Amino acid sequence: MKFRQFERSIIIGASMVSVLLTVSILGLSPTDTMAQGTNATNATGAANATGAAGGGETTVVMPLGSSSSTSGEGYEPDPVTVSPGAIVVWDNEDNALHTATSGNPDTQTPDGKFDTGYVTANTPSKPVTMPTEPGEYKYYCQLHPFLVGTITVQ
Ligand SMILES: [Cu+2]
Repeated sequence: MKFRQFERSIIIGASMVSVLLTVSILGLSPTDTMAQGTNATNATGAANATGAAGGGETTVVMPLGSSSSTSGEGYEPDPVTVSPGAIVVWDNEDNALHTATSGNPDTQTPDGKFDTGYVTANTPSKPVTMPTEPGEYKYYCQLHPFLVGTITVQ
């Protein structure tokens, strides 16, 4: 009887160890793989200095003064290269409302690929998911159509 209990506790102990091992292996490897994949993709994108550091999230700044057509300020950096389905945040450092709306800047026609909506002054936009299909996506500010940028998905 005593021997049986001892034997059972060894078996329970051993199976708990294997469960813990399995959990730690499953818990670590997908994240590591994803992080490595994202960094590798970003490393190949020439103009994507911000994306590499953030583990997949890229920030584009709407600089102070960019609501003025004569300031020479615009989306920064531009153009930006991201992975398919990447997250981009537009950080509005200006004292005016802005948007980053994909579409045709010349006709000011949104194409529905992505849109920050109105981004309040001195506030970052919500995270915006980029298209999964590779290509060059032009975007502009609906309030200041002279503000034009390009997101390259590759
Ligand atoms: Cu604007």
